[in-house]
Amino acid sequence: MLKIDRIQLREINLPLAHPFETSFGLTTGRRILLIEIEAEGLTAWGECVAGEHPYFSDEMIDTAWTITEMELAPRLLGVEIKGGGSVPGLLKQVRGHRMAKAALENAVWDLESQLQEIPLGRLLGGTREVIPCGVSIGIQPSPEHLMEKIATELDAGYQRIKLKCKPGWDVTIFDEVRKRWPEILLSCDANSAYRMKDLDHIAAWDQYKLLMIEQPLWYDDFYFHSMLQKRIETAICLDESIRNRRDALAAIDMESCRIINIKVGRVGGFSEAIAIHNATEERGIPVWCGGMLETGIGRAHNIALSSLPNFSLPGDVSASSRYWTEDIIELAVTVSKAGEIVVPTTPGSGFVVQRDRIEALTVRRATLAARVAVAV
Ligand code: OSB
Ligand code: MG
Repeated sequence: MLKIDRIQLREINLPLAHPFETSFGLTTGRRILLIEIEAEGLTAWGECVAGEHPYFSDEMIDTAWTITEMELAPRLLGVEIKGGGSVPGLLKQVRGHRMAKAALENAVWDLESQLQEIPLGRLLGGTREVIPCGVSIGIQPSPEHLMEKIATELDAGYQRIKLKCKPGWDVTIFDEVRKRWPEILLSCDANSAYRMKDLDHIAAWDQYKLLMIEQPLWYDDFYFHSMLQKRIETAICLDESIRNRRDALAAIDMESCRIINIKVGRVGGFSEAIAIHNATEERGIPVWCGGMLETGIGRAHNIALSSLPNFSLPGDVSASSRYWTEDIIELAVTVSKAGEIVVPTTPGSGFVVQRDRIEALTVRRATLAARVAVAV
């Protein structure tokens, strides 16, 4: 049992070390909502993965801020909470806003793991000592830039290369990459850039032996993805469409995909991520952990989640230095030459949050405290 005394919201602004371009837009820096909770004399952090604009999903940092301050945080303050697993029940009256909910819930799991003095990954049900890592490479100014980036990441040891793609940045790129690297694990992510008129075009990608094609069609679709999956050999992986366990079950049942990307923010927190993990494991559908350009706080939580057994494919969880010149945790996340991250074995997330650095980066703040009974 734990009781949260205080919840702090902070917005930090952090420039990306390298701009990141997807079919939905270009990101050069991030505005990030961080949550800090205080309970039982301990503090824990959560990171909200909502972007500056609602281009990936319908959430954005400002909606997450408002819903957290007005609706979510007050529901967690001053009440007895068993642990992270009971947070969804406390927040369920509020519909949607999964990324905002996840930041709070994950902070509670983090605090619970500190309280129990066990590693966060173990508390979530993780069994892996190391996790396999891939990279997501954004759309580049030219094919030459892309080839150079891929060479660098393969050299660093990453086990899988994911290429962001869109009409005009697909076949010619796959062709060139496959000619140079015929054997590597290669996948692509369209972030919903294609439509049914592109079916034949996408079917022709089978020759490139991609490990998967991530979210080619609409961000909220299952049906048309199932039609596409019937027409192609390459596995479809759903990201945006999967909001919860029911979605995962529907997608598997309809054969809309053969692989699922689990992002803990997108599904509303560790509880739902674990539920999807368990349901997919039971049905023989492999999963991997997606990324949302997180700071070390969210990254540490992704590492803990990735230690669960059915996270069998390399995730988009990579080194801090690919995103930030200086991370807000110590030590920064590093990846070995074998393309692996070691799962921490110390209590909590296993990383130390740099509060001083966060203070310096903070542009906005709100503090909510539990009402204390005053004796008179
Ligand atoms: O679709 O997986 C995605 C980044 C921002 C929004 C959506 C996506 C991504 C990535 C990058 O692919 C993953 C990462 O390196 O954090
Ligand atoms: Mg994706």
